[in-house]
Amino acid sequence: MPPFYVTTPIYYVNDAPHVGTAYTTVNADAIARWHRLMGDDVLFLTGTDEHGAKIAEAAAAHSMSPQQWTDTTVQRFRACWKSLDIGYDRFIRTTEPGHHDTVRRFLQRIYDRGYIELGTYSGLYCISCEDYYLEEQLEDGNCPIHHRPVVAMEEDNYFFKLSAFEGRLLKWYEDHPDAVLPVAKRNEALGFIRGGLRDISITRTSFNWGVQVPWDERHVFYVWYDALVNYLTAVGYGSDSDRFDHWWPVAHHLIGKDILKFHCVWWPAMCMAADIDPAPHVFVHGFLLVGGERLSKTLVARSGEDGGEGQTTSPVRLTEIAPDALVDDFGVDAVRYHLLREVPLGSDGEFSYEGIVSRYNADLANNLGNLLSRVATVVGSKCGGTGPACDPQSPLAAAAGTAVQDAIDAWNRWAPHEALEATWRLIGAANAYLEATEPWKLDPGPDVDAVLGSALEALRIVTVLVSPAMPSTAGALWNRIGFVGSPADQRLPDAAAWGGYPGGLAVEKGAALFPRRKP
Ligand code: ME8
Repeated sequence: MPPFYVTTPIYYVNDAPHVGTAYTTVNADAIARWHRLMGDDVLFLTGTDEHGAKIAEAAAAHSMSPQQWTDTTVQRFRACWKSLDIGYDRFIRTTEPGHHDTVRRFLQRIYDRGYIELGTYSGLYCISCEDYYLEEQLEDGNCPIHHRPVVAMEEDNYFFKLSAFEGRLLKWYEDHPDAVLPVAKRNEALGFIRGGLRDISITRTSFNWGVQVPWDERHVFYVWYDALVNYLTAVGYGSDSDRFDHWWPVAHHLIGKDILKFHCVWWPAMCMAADIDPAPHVFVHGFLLVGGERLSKTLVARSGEDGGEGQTTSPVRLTEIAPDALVDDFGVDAVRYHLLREVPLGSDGEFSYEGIVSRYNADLANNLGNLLSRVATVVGSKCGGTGPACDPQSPLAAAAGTAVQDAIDAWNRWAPHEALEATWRLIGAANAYLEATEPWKLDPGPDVDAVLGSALEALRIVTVLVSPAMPSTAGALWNRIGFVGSPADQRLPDAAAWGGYPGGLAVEKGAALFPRRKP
């Protein structure tokens, strides 16, 4: 079984999860499930980023200690991911003692190799970004992302000699053309590097909510330096070399475009400084936008603090789109489907309530739901509720073959929207086939059996193909067309070869999977 290691960013626990963080997490989950279906040995990591000034500030605002605050907020992430059916293998918290040990071990190694030095830093700092800005990067004196004032800071800091890695990073990217995808994002990373790299400050003395620096206990590591190391902690860096050698060479980081610099410039340089290979794959996705403004929780929090109105283009809608609330409204798989299908992974796209409703009605109620309900109804009326066997010569076989190939190809390219589009072409072909043959008008007999057996076979294949995107719907479909167990136990590509529906199984219509919604 080839190993496959996929990670999400670890999310800040300054506030609750939102649709943006759900977007990354659902995409990573679907990709992990896809690889399991292909028979790979998968490790799917997500978690929470719990240190730094931003978290300490949020805790103080709620009159809690940072530890109390993170212990409380992490539960909201776990609950939200549960409601979205996220099947992670490991949930990491950066406050875990084992993670502290890994951070210290990793950075001590970089220090021992001479890539960390003491210096003084003065600059303009945005606490929400946990990052310094240059004067010319500010907008009206404010952080260009969070539109809040930056603070002048001067600290004795340890610096990581990022500047020493310009040449090595360029060489790494030249030797690894697929290290950052899509290509436009790779070019952005190369642009950063070619623009010149300055050494970066990696420790703080102004607060203590972080991992203590092993060689100087007055300092804690800057939160990004502790956070990135989570990807190593989870695979046993420095503590379990077999585990590390198994997973690290197949690491795939899925991130949003806001954190490209950290993952595609700083992180590979840090790995090189510690004498390990950088993660071989980073996939950078775009942003979901609401009314053109970033759907970030900092903005939501700000609109709440400031009374909301006028702070963002549509503050009320932002607060309405907590992922679990959407799940309560539409059902988990409708939300997952929307997040995977609406916006190509890698591009920016609009997120709207109206968009979910219209895709729900078109794709889920009218196409997928309708196919199951038609087939099950006619199997009930013409075949006594027992599904006939698949017709090996069916005209649907060719459409299925193409859909399967296209879906496999698209999932392998991390293009869930295309994979689902291909899967829906098969659903469309099966519905069109039923409309052309009208089995409900025929007398029971071999012709009806051939049509229904083919439609059931198309549904079987569709069920396997949608299972990474919609695990619980796929489970229900699987049982309704007569199988026991779960489609997740199937293995591709064999499970999608035409001819697998055996016939003789009890087909159950049941309640509508996706009742139509008012537009
Ligand atoms: O940056 N559209 O955490 P974070 C799509 N702790 N994705 C979005 C989004 C949007 N509008 N808004 C946020 C951090 N995201 C650090 C990461 S990793 C070592 C440390 C997603 O809670 C996207 O994946 O601010 C983005 O990269 C991430 O949330 C930022 O999450």
